[in-house]
Amino acid sequence: MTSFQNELGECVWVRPQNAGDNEFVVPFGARVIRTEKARTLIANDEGKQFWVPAEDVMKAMHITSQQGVDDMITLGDLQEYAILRNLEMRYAKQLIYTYTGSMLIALNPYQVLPIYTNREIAKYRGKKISELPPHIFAISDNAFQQLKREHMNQCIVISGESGAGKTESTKLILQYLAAISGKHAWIEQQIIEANPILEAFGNAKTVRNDNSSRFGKYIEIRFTDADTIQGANIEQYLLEKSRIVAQSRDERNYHIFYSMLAGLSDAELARLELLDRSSTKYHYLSQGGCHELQGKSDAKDYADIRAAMKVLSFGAEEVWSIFSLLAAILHLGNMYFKATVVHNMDATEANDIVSLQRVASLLGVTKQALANALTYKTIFVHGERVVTSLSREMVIEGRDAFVKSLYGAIFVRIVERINATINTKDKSSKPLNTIGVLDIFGFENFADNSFEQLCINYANENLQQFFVRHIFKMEQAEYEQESIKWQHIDFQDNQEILDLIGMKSVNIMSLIDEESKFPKGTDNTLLEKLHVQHGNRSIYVKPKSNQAALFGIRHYAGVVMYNPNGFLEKNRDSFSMDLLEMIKKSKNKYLKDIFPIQLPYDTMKKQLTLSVKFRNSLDLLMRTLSAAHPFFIRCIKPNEDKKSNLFDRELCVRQLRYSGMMETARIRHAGYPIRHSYKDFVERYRLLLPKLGPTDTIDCRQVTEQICKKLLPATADYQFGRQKVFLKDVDDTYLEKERARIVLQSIIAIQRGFRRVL
Ligand code: AOV
Ligand code: MG
Repeated sequence: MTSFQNELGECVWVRPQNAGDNEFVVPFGARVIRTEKARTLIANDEGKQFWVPAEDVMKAMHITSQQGVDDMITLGDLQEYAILRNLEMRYAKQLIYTYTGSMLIALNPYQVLPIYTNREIAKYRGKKISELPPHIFAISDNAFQQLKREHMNQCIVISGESGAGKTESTKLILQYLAAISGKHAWIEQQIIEANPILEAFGNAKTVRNDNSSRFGKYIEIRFTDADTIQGANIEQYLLEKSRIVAQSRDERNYHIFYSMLAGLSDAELARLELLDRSSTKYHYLSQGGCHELQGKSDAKDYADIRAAMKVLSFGAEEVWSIFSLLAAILHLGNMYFKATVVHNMDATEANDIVSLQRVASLLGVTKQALANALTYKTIFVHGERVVTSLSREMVIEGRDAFVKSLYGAIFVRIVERINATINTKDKSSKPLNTIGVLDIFGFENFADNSFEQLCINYANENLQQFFVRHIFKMEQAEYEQESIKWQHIDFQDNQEILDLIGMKSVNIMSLIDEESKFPKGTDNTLLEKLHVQHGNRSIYVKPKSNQAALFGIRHYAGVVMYNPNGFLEKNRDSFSMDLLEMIKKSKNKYLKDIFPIQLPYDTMKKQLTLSVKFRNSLDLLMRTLSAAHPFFIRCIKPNEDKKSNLFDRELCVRQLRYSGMMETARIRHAGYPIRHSYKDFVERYRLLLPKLGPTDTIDCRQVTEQICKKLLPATADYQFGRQKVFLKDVDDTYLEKERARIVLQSIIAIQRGFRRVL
């Protein structure tokens, strides 16, 4: 047997078979059963035995990967496949939380685990991170302790793809903070109760998640010096508006519509002229063909939402105004329009008198005003007012744009109202420290990516840079603390991508903006300009075929191709000025109130576009985060079927990669990825230097130096810090091999001795 052949029973990494060019199939762990010259019989973790070519057996598995670790930074082999195996092993034991340095990885259990009780809260209170098993409560508590110790703002950045558990994690953190807040007063309940309202108006059933948040949010909780919650503020980002008028297959509109139909009394429904409770009767609620959700009672939700609105002191009139506008939206969706021709021009008749009457009365306008605003368009030609008729298609488009803006304005107002209740600042007091929790959409790459994905991915690029800079700083701090010389770090962040999308001049966002304001601008002219301006950059990807109307960006998490179709319209984020003028004259005070101060026609061009608004709020968020001490939680969805106890390796690898977590590994690898305290090192490798006394009687640092100098090659690169030895991977592997060899020799020696005795 040659020396490189694996010892029987040894745990090894095996290169995957039949992976083809699937980059998400990564090496797996197995145990060697038998070795032959060209092939090896292995048993995988499920005990299944099979032969693999000998060259596919990569290397012995580090002990840490055999046992599993709480903190993956301590993995001897900080590689993607080792991280994956560690998560998989833990998931099988229902250990859903794992650290990677200062980051918490949270796997969605898709089942209720008994780990969020008050007993559990009490257990984690005031403990050090390393004292107890990884938990989201440990992160929450640590943020709180840091806030008190450093008198500094804290932020917890939660990311992950749809359905991974971001919103549930946010709720758990709020639950923890509310529980430990000393006072147990009304404000804590108000903060908790804000959530059912936000979810009703901002969450919907999608194919990925039955309760998918269709907006991002940053919740800041303020603490007094006496450790009690004083108030909170919620910032919301980029509600998905297209859902209000159209849903994809098997998806629903926002929960609130269904709860409202299920929960309002007959009399209330009659007042809103919603004559049918069934959501199937409303066009805006039916396009996904999905109406009821398993395990969800819309009527019960309605009661919860009303109760929550009471807790947050929404007035009865206000609540009624909101439902009236929601009813108006449903009636608008059911409105029938007839195409005609007037003076040889396409025109439209709004002759659905019943719907027209209902909508007009709910919006506080006359039937005629509504019909005109929907079916005509006023433009200015050389300062003169010209009214033109609209085709049926244009009328429907205009109506949908109006409905989207209307719902968007209601949502913004609801968040403002919640803040008015929970963000009560005591004016006399000094500024208080906060813990902020960011629950934001993760990186997205679909078959068809639009303007929303560009915004979302831009936000994620910002967060990625924030994250990478943070872990880089942490690494640097550890080297400094240990007085380690640290030169050859090849550290790159994604500044170039940020510049391309939204930071440097003539970036993609600014080109979109320019084109949105340019009267002749279309999605096609936008694409041409993008290609001309950025076509020869390496991070800008042109489509393979010249015919394809696409542009691509090489994001940190991979290439995403964007379809510019609809970009300009989405960016303008406006609706017809005729409808806006109509609202100005409305008798519905709430409706007038929720639209910002209306500008006269000709200054409308100055209205902020969506990309400007989004960039402004993102800049503010990044400034807030940068001024705080960060914690990171990466949520991972273990399978696409919402099933418990099912770990889809490929899906998880993809998310690990998108999470940017491998940056931690990369930065570690650029320096010294392996660190042991001197005592741990001696305990593990003492048998490489025989005749040593007990560990507590010797100078562990000196012995560590002796072992390294005696065993490692003269060219090896390692350093001795104050408390720890810092090693490169190769040298660690060498030491491990030596150790394994000596262990084996002693086993053989013992067996021989045993035989002799017999
Ligand atoms: P998301 O916020 O990350 O998706 P959610 O937090 O809504 O995902 O989680 C999706 C579902 O997974 C929840 O409705 C729960 O059923 C389940 N779940 C998540 N975390 C836990 C947990 N800790 N314990 C038990 N069940 C859990 V999105 O908002 O779609 O991006 O847009
Ligand atoms: Mg969510």
